[in-house]
Amino acid sequence: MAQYKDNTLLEAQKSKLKPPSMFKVMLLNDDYTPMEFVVLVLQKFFNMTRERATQVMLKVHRDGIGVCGVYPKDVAATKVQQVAGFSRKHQHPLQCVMEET
Ligand code: TYC
Repeated sequence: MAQYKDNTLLEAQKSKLKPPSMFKVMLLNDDYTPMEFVVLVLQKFFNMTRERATQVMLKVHRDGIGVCGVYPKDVAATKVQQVAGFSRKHQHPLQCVMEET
């Protein structure tokens, strides 16, 4: 609390803004989507290099699930929708989900 010469008192206000909750966007493995298509998705929607995309694709292939990125809620939801739309268009069953961190 600051006290000024004129006796004014100013109390510092606690910020009521909390940082936005963040969401992991994850790909799920399946038996049908071609590896090359998954690499393409990771490059196109998650801005990965081909090398990084290949690593993440292989992790999902091996472990069943893998994180593509962490984003604010609206951005994460858009990524999930983009992957769903692109996969449907190419008739692949690739699944993309989001989960709060
Ligand atoms: N398991 C798939 C295959 O062997 C490849 C794959 C990887 C599919 C990652 C989905 O999220 C995925 N063709």
